[in-house]
This record gives sequence, C-alpha cells and structure tokens, in this order.
Amino acid sequence: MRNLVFTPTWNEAENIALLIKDVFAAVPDAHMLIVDDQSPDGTGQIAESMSGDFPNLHVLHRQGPRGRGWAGIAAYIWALDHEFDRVIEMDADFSHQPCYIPSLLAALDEFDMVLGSRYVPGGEDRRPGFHRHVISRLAGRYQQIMFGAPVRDCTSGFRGYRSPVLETIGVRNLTTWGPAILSDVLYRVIRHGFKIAEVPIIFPDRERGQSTLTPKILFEGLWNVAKLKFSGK
Ligand SMILES: Nc1nc2c(ncn2[C@@H]2O[C@H](COP(=O)(O)OP(=O)(O)O)[C@@H](O)[C@H]2O)c(=O)[nH]1
Ligand SMILES: [Mg+2]
Repeated sequence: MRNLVFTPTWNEAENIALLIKDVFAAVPDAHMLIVDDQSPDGTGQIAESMSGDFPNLHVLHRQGPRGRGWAGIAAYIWALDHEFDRVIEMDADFSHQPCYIPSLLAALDEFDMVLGSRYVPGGEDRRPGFHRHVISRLAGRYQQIMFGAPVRDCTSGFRGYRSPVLETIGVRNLTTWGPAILSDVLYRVIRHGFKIAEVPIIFPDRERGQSTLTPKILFEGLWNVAKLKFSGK
C-alpha cells in the first residue's frame, strides 16, 4: 500500500519541522506532501530544506490565490496522479497529532473514508474556551442534519480516504477555495454511499502559530453546506 499524508500550510514555520519529524516517526514508510501557498514566514523553504533527510518528503509551492481549499484540491490531484492508494489529510498545528495516523490508516482497510473524531468514545476536544466547543458542536450538528450524515464529527479536518473515492467524487473539478472544502468532500462521499468510519482522537489546541479561522470563514462554511444541500447535485 502506498500511503500519502498531506498537510496544507500557511505560516506554519514554528510547526512544520517538528510535524515532518513526527509524521515520519509515526509512519516511516509513508510519503508526506506539504502544500504551501508561498507562506511569507518561509514554511515552504523550511520543509524543502528537510527533503535531504527525508526522501519521501515532497513540497508543493502553490502559485495563485492562497486557500485551504485550493491546497486540499491540489493535494488530492497530486495523490491521484502519483498513484497513492490511501490519503490522509491533517492540519500542521499539532491539533491533529501524528500518533493517530496508524489508526486512521487501519480503518481504511475496511472503510472508504475515515474521520478522526472528537465525539466518539475515547475522543476529546481539549481546546480551552467554552465558546469554541459550542461553535464546533453546533456547526457539526448542523452539517449532520443537513447532510443526513452518518457521522458525529463532520467538521474534522483530520481524515483519510481510499484514493478511488477521491476520483469518484470528482475532486479534479472542485472549486472550493477555503476550509469549506471539508464539507464539500464529506457531502460528496455521503452522496455516493461510501462507508465512513470514525476513530477517536484527542484534539488539543494549536501549540504554536496563529489560527486562520475568522467569523467570515465560519459563515461561508455554513452557507456552503446549505448550498450543497439545496443544489440537488
Ligand atoms: N496552503 C494553505 N494552507 C492553509 C491556508 N489557510 C490555512 N491553512 C492551513 O490549514 C490548516 C488549518 O488551519 P488553521 O489556521 O489551523 O484553522 P483552524 O484549525 O480552523 O483554526 C493549517 O495547517 C493551516 O496552516 C491557506 O491559505 N493555504
Ligand atoms: Mg488548527
């Protein structure tokens, strides 16, 4: 099995070197792709400088407008073009801990897609701040109802796919620029009737660097879910 772990990065200079080391410690045979959008803090160059030590490390320096969604789409297409069997995606900020990658991959032996989940037994959201828990829960519940989703942690960005799933749902034609890509993909996976697993993860707060989430992005995400639901696609 050829496994790819990818992470989109925007100004993750404080995290990226540690993340690369921890990912290869967790899954030494996997390949890792960093999809950087010309981060001004030099994240892409730091990653590049480590490729001598890690031959399975790849760095994509994207051109054009930046976006979590554009980066994800580029990674899906890269994975398909390079004939990987399974693809894991994760944030670079250590809220997604590399130690869980083996259990996500194991779930893909049986399932088509897997979510690292805060809301199944054994999982936990350890971020401080009551309001963030409430926002995440409500956004997840809203998506669950709108999509009729058979999963609890709909908004989790720590996930994996069998590659044929990505081809079938048409990732090459997606045009979602921002983090709403996560609900776009989940929606299409559900619509195609693929089997989705959830494995428990502990979800700590990002340790270093700044979150890119803004109220505007949150509302765009909610609006996007409604558009998907009522577009009849
Ligand atoms: N390539 C790329 N990655 C991004 C962009 N915006 C955010 N990211 C990455 O997407 C992941 C999630 O972003 P984060 O700021 O942690 O969002 P939060 O977890 O919702 O607070 C992190 O790995 C970011 O570095 C972007 O415009 N381009
Ligand atoms: Mg984060």
